Amino acid sequence: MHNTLNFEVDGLQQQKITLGSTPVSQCFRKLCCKGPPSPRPEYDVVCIGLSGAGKTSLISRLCSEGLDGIVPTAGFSIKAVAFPNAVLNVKELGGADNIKKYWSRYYQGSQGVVFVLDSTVSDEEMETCRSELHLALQHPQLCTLPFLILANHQDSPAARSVPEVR
Ligand SMILES: Nc1nc2c(ncn2[C@@H]2O[C@H](COP(=O)(O)OP(=O)(O)OP(=O)(O)O)[C@@H](O)[C@H]2O)c(=O)[nH]1
Ligand SMILES: [Mg+2]
Repeated sequence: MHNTLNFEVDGLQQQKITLGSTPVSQCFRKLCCKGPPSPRPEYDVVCIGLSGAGKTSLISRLCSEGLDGIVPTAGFSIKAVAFPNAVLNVKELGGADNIKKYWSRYYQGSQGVVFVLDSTVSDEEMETCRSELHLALQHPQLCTLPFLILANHQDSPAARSVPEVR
């Protein structure tokens, strides 16, 4: 219930309404005086795939960043990708030969895996991709985790379809 107080200022009738602790006032307080938003859960995700598959491009796109000036990842890079209900701390491991042999050293603590592949590569490169994928799928630190395989470069006319990639 609200309280009403009638009074006069300079001959004009005024009315003051005090909302007290009505549902309306609680609602108003929630809208105007709300504290910091509750923190979103964070998950650590590892992103792997051969060089040129498009890992950095994918992560940059998810972060709404431009795609200009992307260079091959030397070592690894970590970016926080924010979604409305969670934040993914995505660790990209570079796909060059001299880096991918160390991938497994960086798997510890991962809670999910994204494997990006270029759907346009030659059959020979696809074989390399397949064996790297199988190694990752069977790795003790990854084999129980949610695992996304992304068939990238789908805008290219030469891209294999998802059934062909399978
Ligand atoms: N057409 C096309 N080009 C792409 C796509 N994704 C990435 N590229 C291009 O492919 C090239 C390599 O992309 P990157 O994102 O650097 O690939 P990466 O997997 O991070 O490579 P490394 O860091 O070397 O492991 C860049 O020139 C990108 O612009 C795609 O979906 N379509
Ligand atoms: Mg990269």
